[in-house]
Amino acid sequence: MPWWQKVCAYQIYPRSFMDSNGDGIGDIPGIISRLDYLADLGIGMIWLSPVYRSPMRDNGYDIADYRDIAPEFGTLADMDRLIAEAQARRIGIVMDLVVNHTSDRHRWFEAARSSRDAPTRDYYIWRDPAPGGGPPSGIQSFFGGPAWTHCPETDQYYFHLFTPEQPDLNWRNPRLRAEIHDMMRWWVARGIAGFRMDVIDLIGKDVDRALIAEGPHLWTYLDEMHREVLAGTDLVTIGESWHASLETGPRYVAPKGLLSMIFQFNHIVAGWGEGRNKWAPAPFDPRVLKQALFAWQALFDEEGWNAIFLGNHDLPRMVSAFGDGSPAAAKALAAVLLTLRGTPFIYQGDEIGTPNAGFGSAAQYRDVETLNMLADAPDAKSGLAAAEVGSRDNARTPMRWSDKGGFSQAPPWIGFSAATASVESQEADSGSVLSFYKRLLALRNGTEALQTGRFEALLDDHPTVLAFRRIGGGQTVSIAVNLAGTSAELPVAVLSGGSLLLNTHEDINPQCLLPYQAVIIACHDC
Ligand code: ISL
Ligand code: CA
Repeated sequence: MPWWQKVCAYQIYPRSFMDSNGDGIGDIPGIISRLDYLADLGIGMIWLSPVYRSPMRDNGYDIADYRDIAPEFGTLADMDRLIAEAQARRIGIVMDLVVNHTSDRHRWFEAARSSRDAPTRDYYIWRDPAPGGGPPSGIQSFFGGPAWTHCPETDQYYFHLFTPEQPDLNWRNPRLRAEIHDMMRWWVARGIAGFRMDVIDLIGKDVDRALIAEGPHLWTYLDEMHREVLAGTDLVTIGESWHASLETGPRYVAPKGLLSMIFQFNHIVAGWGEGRNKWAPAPFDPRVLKQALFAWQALFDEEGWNAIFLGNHDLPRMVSAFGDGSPAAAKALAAVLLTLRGTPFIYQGDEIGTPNAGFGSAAQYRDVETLNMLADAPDAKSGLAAAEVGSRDNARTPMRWSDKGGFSQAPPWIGFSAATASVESQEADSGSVLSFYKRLLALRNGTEALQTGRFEALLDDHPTVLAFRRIGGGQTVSIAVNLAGTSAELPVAVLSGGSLLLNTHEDINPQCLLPYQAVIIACHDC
């Protein structure tokens, strides 16, 4: 089994994790100062959201130099120290590979925009204005507005799926691809453990035919990247694909595909309901979440591997989206996250049950996507309501390390989420969300069935309970989790015939789970 199938991963959003120098912005020395906390939690891999040099139009997902660190986050020497210090604790650092686009301040783009003859002109996607003027086509960007921006210097439009400050790279250019491979090898040589590949499903696009996601060239580019950089290494690769489906999923993931696993969003989007509108999602229905999760469990049961997550820096907090924001709901969701088959990704702050930001005022939002939405909203009240449920800033609030905050000496760049007990106080409380995470991680890290065992669904039809077995290493483990604030009846068979491994509550009634109760048993006779 590869190392990345056994470990639990943790995502760090550097801007909001830990500030070491009192400027209100989290940084790499801050992360280093908290590595012992992460080691103690029991994680074996960190996915680090981007720390490269960047104008921070999209908080680092707009990279100006792939081989340098943003000054507000530290230096390359800090980064090397982070890699080494993490390694010393048996934690691998996974870098965010953002190569669908660069910043418009990348030197490739600065040269490209200035002249049609620039050597890097073709690293980007340029088209003439439509006959009669205006953008070459009607393709829209994900953050609102046209995906084409006009450059007066050369009277052509360039293509960007995100903000105009994030021009898309032209992957059809072999020299560009070679530059990317070279950059990847440069990071590998620094000792990183792998890459999380930002919107990797978009790199094979054909803009002239309006084929964007999972475009015609995607699989050849992944194939080439594998040959050039990844083959023969034990690097972990996690592709982000909002468009992967049950049909296309296996094409990404080994053994049929070339990545270790993907972040796919079927379980997230299913919860948004009919309108697929993240700003106005349907009320949470545990059955919808279960069906999507279990379908992917079944897909990669024999071959292939899942990345398991319920939240990240682009999504509302898991305890708010899939629960009622309470510590009880946070524990129940943790039990799901850490027992499914796949590598679990804990998003920073979820281990202390951080809920949505709950800012209550539009002025506190910072994210470019939210600001665009607010500007277009029919009125201020509905705009704010949308932000409160759907904004990416919900997940970008600072870590609450101590009761006084503990994130920074200065006012943080973005406000805290309301109502979370701090790391410090939760460490002192054996009944806290954090203490439950530690027990759960210890259990998973010491139980082969939970790491690499087969998945078998139980109770497909139950309206609020997720129940399943994991089978491996000569052991069967049963898990039952009630994702509702009301009790749930249970067929006796699910939780009998075994010995208790973990329980969120004091008691067990094999015929009934309490609100948000999660129970894990080792089967002898089940
Ligand atoms: O967050 C989204 C839905 O609200 C998506 O549109 C999001 O932008 C998409 O998931 C891609 O995300 C990744 O690439 C973006 C960056 O802004 C995100 O933070 C990143 O995770 C562009 O690099
Ligand atoms: Ca700082």
